[in-house]
Amino acid sequence: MSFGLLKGKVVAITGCSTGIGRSIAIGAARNGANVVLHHVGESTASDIASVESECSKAGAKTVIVPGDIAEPATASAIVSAAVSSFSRIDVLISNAGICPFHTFLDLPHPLWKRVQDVNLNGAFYVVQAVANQMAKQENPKGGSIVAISSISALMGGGEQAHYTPTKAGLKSLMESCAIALGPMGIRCNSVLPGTIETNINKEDLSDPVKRADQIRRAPLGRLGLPEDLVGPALFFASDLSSYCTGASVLVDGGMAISLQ
Ligand code: RM4
Repeated sequence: MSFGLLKGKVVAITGCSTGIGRSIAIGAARNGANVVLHHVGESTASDIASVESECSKAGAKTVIVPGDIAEPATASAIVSAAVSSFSRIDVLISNAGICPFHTFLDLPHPLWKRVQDVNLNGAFYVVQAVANQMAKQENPKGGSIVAISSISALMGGGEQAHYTPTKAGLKSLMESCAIALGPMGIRCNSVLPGTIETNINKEDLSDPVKRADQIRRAPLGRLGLPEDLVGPALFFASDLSSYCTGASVLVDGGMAISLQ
């Protein structure tokens, strides 16, 4: 999918060593962007090197930023890397997130806190840091922020009580930021993936009963792939969505509208 949608743009993607973030980073590079590739650190170093290689092959200039997204300093490092490497940042894909499935009654409090810290607090830190940079930019003014929320913003999960509130919070954060940042020409939108096969749910989907049930619930009759998120994310990232802000799009194979 290479239409030059992001020619000359600087795109930062958080949590992009694998899965949805990896696919969007490579998709952005293939559409003309230079990319700031965030990943958590040593454990994902080989994965991010692969992403950088694919982005470079597509002609993108790249810069890699390691760090725990739950630390505000990582957000500052992402902005600093974008400005020092490319003098600006046009698009943020706030993607970093975890979903360690766990039963509710014995959900450890530290695990609850970690999921909030990564998925929601981390997104707040990087959205705020990037928005402050975008607010200073001219020619063109502003930018586009895309949060990778989830179908879980709209419905619960029995072993995801720590996760679904963060995804609902992400969608709501984008709606409030759309109002706060609109006057500065910064658009804020959300993508809501359904069940997409990635590392985040590999163990969960290794259960054949759970896997079959997820497939059954999707009218398109299959689980999503990370590549399925590239088009919707680049739509919101690019001028194709120039009058869209505070919006969200489901990428779920029809799951959310089906009672089957
Ligand atoms: C999504 C949805 C999927 C799950 C992922 C981790 O919001 O609940 O079923 O696999 O989260």
